[in-house]
Amino acid sequence: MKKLIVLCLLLANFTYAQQPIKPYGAIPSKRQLAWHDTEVYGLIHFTPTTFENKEWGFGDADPKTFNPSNFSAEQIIKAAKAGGLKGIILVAKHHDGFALWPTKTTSYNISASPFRGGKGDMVKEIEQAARKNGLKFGVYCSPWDRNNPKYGTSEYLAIYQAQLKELYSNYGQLFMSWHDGANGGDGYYGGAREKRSIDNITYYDWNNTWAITRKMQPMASIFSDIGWDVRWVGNENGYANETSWATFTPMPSVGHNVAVPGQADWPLNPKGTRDGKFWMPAECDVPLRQGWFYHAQEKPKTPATLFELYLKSVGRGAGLDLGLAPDTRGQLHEDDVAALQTFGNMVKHTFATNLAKGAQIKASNTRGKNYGATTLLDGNKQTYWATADNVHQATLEINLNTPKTFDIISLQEYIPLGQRIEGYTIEIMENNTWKKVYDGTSIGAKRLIKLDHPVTTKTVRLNISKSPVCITLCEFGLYQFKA
Ligand code: FUL
Repeated sequence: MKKLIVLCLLLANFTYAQQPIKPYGAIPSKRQLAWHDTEVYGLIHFTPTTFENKEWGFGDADPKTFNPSNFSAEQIIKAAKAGGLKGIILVAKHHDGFALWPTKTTSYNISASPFRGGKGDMVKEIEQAARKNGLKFGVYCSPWDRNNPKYGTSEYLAIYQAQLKELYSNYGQLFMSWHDGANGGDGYYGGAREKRSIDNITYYDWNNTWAITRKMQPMASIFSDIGWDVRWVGNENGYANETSWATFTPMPSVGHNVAVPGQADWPLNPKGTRDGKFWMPAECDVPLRQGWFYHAQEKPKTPATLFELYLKSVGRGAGLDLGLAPDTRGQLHEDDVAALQTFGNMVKHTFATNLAKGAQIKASNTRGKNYGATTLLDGNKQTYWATADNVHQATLEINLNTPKTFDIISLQEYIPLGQRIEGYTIEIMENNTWKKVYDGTSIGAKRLIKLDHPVTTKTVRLNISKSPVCITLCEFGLYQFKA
């Protein structure tokens, strides 16, 4: 009888342990999970504005100025690929209104330029080069249009939506549809050369405009400063907050009633909202050079700076969107190519070997046999270690067998079940005592912790001290920076 009771208890425990884990809070959609995998991607700015050496074209440049001497989509994409970029967004139309594809919506487009004898389609060329080289493709079509005579009138929205429809129809599956909150102002507007202001709450009718995106490109993550799928990080410096939540509740800025693109409370963007209403991870957009467009006097960021930005964006659960600015040849400058290549190699070589591989991990609690700690080292984000429902604090002791030297620690939560962990510390064993090397809050899709200097140890301990629900963690890694 006693034996039977024990058996029953064991069975009950086993069944309990295998219960599926309840998601916590807002969780990512399929399209957002695909976006998280992209991690680093590029944003290409190349229009008549490049040839005017400006940042914001007024909309009055002669289309004939758009005449790259040696355009090569392949050169640009190959450089991006060497930089480790996994996607490319092309600015198909910037604020100057010049469309890089032969659109039916405006004559101010590439067919009025000398490029490919007026028969060119730069969106197509970039798209094809990207796909050929294994990069995802997306578009940015600026809502503000300083060329269009109809801008500011009720007729413009249909034009803008038609432009999106063309871009959504002719260039395959897009991974992002990028939108900014630029709201009108002065411009050429078909020769009127005046200031036009719009009511940005209603003018672009974002609910219905983005319904077109959803319908025609269901896998395209919509970016804007208030999110939808991906939110702006609130600065153009390339980094997210040290504590960074993928969930977000967009808030209107002071003096506004609703949060719409351009009217959001941006100071909240870098950090996100703990327990926010939506899964809206941050994108850190930052130009490789100083400006978004090419200016001969500027220089690209150094590979070391790019690596630091990588740690502070991707390594804080966000995305890194690097601005690429082709020069008047229609290629990336040699300096940019070199910076991307070296940066790409740094990331590749640094993360090539997980020094924790083969370690024994002792977990203070494990939910059951499918959720064991060995999953943390299998290089597979789909398998994860988890604790029992009522266990919200746990310790992992990682025995590396032999002393290892590292200066980067990598943690990944299993985000399909939400962002759960709120507090943790990392310790290493040094001279037989535990020494704390990091005190952390958020983890999310990925957390890369760079130590001030390399440490050598045989044992590492991760103490997860705060989580509102049971813990899930899918990967653990130790790395040494390689220049
Ligand atoms: C901003 C624009 O105003 C800049 O010109 C640039 O395109 C940047 C990526 O987005 O909203």
